[in-house]
Amino acid sequence: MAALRLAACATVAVQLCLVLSPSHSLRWLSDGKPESTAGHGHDSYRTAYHFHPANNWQDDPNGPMYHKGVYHLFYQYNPLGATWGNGTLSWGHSVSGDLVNWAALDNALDPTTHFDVNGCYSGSATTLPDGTPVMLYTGVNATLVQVQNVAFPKNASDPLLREWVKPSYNPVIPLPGDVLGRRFRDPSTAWLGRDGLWRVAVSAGFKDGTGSTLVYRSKDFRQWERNAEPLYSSGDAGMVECPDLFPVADPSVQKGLDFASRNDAAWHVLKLSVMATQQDYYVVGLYDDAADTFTFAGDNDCRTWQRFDYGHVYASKSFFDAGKKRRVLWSWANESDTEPDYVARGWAGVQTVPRKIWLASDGKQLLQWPIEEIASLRKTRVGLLGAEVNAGGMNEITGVAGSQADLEVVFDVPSLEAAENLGPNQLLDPQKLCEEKDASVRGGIGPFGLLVLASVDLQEHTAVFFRVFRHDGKYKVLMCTDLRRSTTRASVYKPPYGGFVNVDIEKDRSISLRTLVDHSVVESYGGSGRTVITARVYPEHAKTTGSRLLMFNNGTRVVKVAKLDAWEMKAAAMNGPTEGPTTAG
Ligand code: DQQ
Repeated sequence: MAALRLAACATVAVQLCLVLSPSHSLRWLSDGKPESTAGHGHDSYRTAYHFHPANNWQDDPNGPMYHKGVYHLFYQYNPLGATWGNGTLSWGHSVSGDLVNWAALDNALDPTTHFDVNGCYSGSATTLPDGTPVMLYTGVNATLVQVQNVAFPKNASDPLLREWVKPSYNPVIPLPGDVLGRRFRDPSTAWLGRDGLWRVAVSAGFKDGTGSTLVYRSKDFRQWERNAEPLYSSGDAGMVECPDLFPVADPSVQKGLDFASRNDAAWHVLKLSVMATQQDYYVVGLYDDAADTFTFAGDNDCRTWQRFDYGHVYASKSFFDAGKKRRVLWSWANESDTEPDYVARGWAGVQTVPRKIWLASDGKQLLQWPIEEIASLRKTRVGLLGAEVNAGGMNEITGVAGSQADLEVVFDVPSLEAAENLGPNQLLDPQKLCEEKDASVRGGIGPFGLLVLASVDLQEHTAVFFRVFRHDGKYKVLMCTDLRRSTTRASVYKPPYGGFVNVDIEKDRSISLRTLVDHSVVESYGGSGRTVITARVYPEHAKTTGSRLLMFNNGTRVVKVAKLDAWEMKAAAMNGPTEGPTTAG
């Protein structure tokens, strides 16, 4: 393993000039070889533009930041293999000029010292007023107790922040007496109060099953004192991990905010990751910066809050991109096949594409969209204007390789007359509704959408679609990503994922869908980023043949395609040599 890592480092100089070059016009892969036009690498599931290290296991995104013109992503990384690596977790570290093309550096943090010798768990970056970044992270100490540590760059003027120093005075926040030793972790980005004290949010689990988000205050990042009031506390959902608290601007302004611009903040967002469901939930509310409390309308059980993603992602973390004045979200998309499968592949876990997030005009929901830089990977384009998909019909999208694509479609639904009726109970569980009324079940208005990663005979395909229902005199739009036919392989988790899309279809008479296809990822944005579903998929056919892309309509009314743009995507430079696909196929 050490040898592998060294080999990767030897290419770092070449990679860096590519990933950090101002034009970012990558003509060459990071190992210096020209882009191949050959078909498939032997690992047909390796993503071409979704972030992953060259090998081994990754999970949560950690400490994302923008520093001296360079984007940094750290991530939970097991240097010893493709499993989670209890006891051996490090912080992998990659840098980028554009959040798309990445070069790997040496690990930023390894479990070396009594306060983290059993693992460097998740944490976050904070930029001090003088521009120096500081990391707060969880260490699993020599007695397997979780504590919070601090780390500083050895040389903060190095834009690459290659070396990190862990002061010997760690841990800076030892385990409190009332918190369980294995339930105290994941410090957030710290924020500075008007009183000149720093605050940080930390997850804590108690004996009685309560999961809390505690707040600590400090003047120097060294001595921390716990606030009596937690930011959040509930016995309903159990342990909550990876808290993220951030300000959002008034909906009329799409710009992101950091805590320093609190005067522009209309609201704050609290995101929590629920360990039991492995899902992230967020709510928009009011943060009181004197009492360090957070209030919101709605249920205290965070599992009733909104979700960034109705698919298979977890442990998301946002950061303020001071370069482009936006808030960017990363999330981990774990594998959905078995441990022996990903051990055999030698890698596990990808990140969703970085997403810009901002508050929707209703003031309650966040909108999400792939950062604009993703479009730099678009190459061959096919487009359609004013096409139709007949009732019960399918239209093939040709001219774009189907395993590495970015598709944007606007569907027009001129009449809603044929919409199916929806009972009140069916509103409660969109995933169940996607299962009962899958793409093969004839509807009225829909199901219509895309079939991606489809085999020649269509035996394998992932269906991403909408269905319009009538409920209580109004209309509801359901979005589904159905994985049940995504692979003929058994032992793969392949549910139908679903969420309602908060649009007024009666007024708009149209709905948009953007789907990013990347070998084993199908990441879809419905209703201009109102509902997002990310899935991991493992089509068998992709080992030997290309994949088809189609539009389909299994409703009883024609659906108009007001606009379709489909791009084949280039491979991003992705952390050094890989054995996966280098180009679409
Ligand atoms: N992953 C980390 C923990 C965190 C969990 C360990 C969430 O710090 O709570 O890899 O996925």
